[in-house]
This record gives sequence, structure tokens and C-alpha cells, in this order.
Amino acid sequence: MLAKKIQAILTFLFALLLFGFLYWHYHPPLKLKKDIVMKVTFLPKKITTEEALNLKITLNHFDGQPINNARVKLEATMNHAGMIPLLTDATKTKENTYEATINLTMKGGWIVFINIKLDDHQEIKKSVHFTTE
Ligand SMILES: [Cu+2]
Repeated sequence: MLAKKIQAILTFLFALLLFGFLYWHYHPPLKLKKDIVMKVTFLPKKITTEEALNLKITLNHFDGQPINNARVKLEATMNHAGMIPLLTDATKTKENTYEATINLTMKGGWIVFINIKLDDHQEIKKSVHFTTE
């Protein structure tokens, strides 16, 4: 009886592992355009509906040269239907750095899409997931 239970648990864990593996392969980390390095950091570390989320995006070329005239737009949407997405533009705050503040007003899973347009018309898109408490 116990052996059967253990077998069931092991089968479940194996299925979970397999699913995780497939998920990873179908959603590989987004490859950015050649020569561009994007870093996304955010505050606060614990995201709640009471405190605004501050996102900081830095853009550089691979050789370290800053990218200073990008246009950075953010779209925050929840992982369920029926919500109006929140749109905002990030402001350039210093060399290579773009910042935006978003109020994630509902508890649950959020996806923030970061859309970047470079002055050579290249576009970069990346999404970041957050969970508000
Ligand atoms: Cu919602």
C-alpha cells in the first residue's frame, strides 16, 4: 500500500519534471538583438498592491557603450482575462538607465511587457512576471 503511494508520488514528480523541462524548451530565454545587453531590476523586492513598483531598465552595447536614446514603453497586464492593461512610458533618468513606476492594483500574477525602440528602428521586447501580495 505504502509502496503504491510512493510509486504514485514518484510518477507525479517525474511528470512535473518532464513538464518543467518541456516548458523551458518551449519558452527559451528571449534572445536580444545582437550587440544589446538589457538589465531589468525592480523595487521593492516584495511586491504588494499598496506600494508602487519601480522598474529600472539599463541598456548597453556589448562593449559597454551606453544606449541613450531608446524609447521604452511598458504594458502591465494580469494573467487573467478582463483587465485593462496599464500603459506607461519609462523616463530616462541617467546614462543608459530608464525608469518607470507602475501601480499593480490587484493581487495576483502580473506580466509586464517591456517594449524598446532603438534609434536605428530595432525593436526589443521582453516580459517580466510579478506576483503581488
Ligand atoms: Cu486582475
